Amino acid sequence: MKGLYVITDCARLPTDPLLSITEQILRAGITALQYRDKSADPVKRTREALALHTLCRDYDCLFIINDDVQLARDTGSDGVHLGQGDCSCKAAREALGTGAIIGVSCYNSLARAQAAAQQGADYIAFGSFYPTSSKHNTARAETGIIEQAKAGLSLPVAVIGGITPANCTTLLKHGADLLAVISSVYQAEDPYSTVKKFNQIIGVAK
Ligand code: TZP
Ligand code: MG
Repeated sequence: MKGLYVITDCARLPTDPLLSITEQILRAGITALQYRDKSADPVKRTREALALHTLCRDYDCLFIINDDVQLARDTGSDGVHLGQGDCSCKAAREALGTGAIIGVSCYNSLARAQAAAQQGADYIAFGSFYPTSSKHNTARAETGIIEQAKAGLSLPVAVIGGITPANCTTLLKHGADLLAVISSVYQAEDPYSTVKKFNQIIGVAK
């Protein structure tokens, strides 16, 4: 796994603009899309997840659900992303099967990454590397943790938090495989060309 991993900006976007901007993003070519919606509206969540999953299939993009193993299962999504307070990697694997992609947030903790690897995670994520307006009270991660994880664990490393085309090169040089972004793409004046710019920097042909 390598490339741009875009996370939906559900806190700022209602369904219609969410879907239309996501289509521009998918048209530009990304590796994975994560549905991250912290609302407690199960009907809206299921409707949006199904619509986004259909779009992802059209554009050959992986579709991952944040937090909610049941929603991932109900919508036949490619996998789930788990953080502190979500269910265990082991329980998610039992619910979703061997083919599912399971990602685990490790914040700034190598110990958490080692535990995730032991429990069969498919990728790990560190951050925030830069200030972000998309999540409150984030831990701050240093670039050294990317190298440590790459040296000790054979898993793709995602990085997150305030990542833009202007600051991502440092993270890639330290070994990041996936750049996970919300606002730099969803809040961009031109999401399509911003994705293209990221892909050029990452060096993936999309
Ligand atoms: N976890 C750590 S930072 C963050 C999450 C979900 C938000 C990243 O959003 P942005 O807009 O790319 O900084
Ligand atoms: Mg979570």
